[in-house]
Amino acid sequence: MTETVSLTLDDARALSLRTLIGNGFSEAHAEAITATILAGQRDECHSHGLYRLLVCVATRRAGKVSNAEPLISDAAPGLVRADAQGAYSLLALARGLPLLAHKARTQGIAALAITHCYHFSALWPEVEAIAAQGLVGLAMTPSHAWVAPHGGTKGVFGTNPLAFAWPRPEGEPFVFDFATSAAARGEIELHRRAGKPIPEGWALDSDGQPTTDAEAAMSGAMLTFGGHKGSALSAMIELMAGPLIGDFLSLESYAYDAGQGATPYHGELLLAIDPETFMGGAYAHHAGRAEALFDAIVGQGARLPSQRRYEARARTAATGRVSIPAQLYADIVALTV
Ligand code: NDP
Ligand code: PYC
Repeated sequence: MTETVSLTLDDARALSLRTLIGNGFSEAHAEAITATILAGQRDECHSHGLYRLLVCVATRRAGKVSNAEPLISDAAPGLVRADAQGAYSLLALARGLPLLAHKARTQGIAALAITHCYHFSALWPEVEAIAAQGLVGLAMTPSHAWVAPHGGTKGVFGTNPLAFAWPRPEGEPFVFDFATSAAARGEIELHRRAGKPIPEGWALDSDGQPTTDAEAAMSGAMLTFGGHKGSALSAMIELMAGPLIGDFLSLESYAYDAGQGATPYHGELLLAIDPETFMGGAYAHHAGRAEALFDAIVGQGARLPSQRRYEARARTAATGRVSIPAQLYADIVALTV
């Protein structure tokens, strides 16, 4: 069994801030990154929790990431631009969200295009933040060209997550957030760290043969989820959060990295939609019909996406603690000595 270390939420937060600031991140960026990393750990999303500190620090040490303040611009009636200027995406997101929400509320729909950012994070905290304003949220981003198109054997697409949130009259929003690869790259990295094989169907080795070896998968090509369907969705994300907003494809991000193994560098697209505007004064009626859909799902014993996360969140709130592998804790602590 893996040895673990239990941390209070306050200690986990202090560890993250100390690690980031100690490695040259500004306080504003360290706070924004820590908020997302901590949310991931709290919800037991281990591939995008405290583990990400290792990659953030390696990227910073490679001289690749800036501490710039994002430039927010009101680009069009329905478009906010947030130029991260070579920093991580999360401060640009925090600075751009208020104008995105304002535009969505005043005209029904709006987009936020974050550009020139390093991007390591799970997208559910971002669409949850949109839903917390009573808005429907959609977010997508490329990454590095690790994923083969359906029928191919070489990386073209990123692991390209797609996240959606629907605010509900009571309780937590309906949220899903998944990589369009069979699994996130971070899951393969965690299997490698734990010395465990990956499930079949996740990856090919560098000869194009199916593999369950995490190391071989990382030097080969990952596979899309749902075959040609995930492949098409992944291509859409490349286009919408790449050329459409004037930023890199995953292929270009990978080439820009030049083998350094830093966090992918590209853009992100978020959409916010105001249900009150779209539902034309019949919000209660239509929101109730949405609830009937959720009832029909759970009524037959199926679960909603994010239910596992919300349960993990409640568990963490009850104990006030998170738990990580002892080796990961040691690796993080070693970053500040
Ligand atoms: P998972 O496959 O673990 O989960 C995908 C979604 O499906 C979640 O919303 C999950 O909810 C839901 N789900 C899982 N099982 C069920 C079920 N049985 N019934 C209903 N819903 C279910 O996620 P991935 O490995 O694909 O991605 C993990 C994270 O990695 C994401 O947060 C993503 O944003 C992030 N990522 C970030 C990238 C980046 O470039 N920034 C790139 C790729 C991924 P629940 O959580 O409750 O299980
Ligand atoms: O897990 O696939 C991933 C990933 C890529 C960038 C950040 N996370």
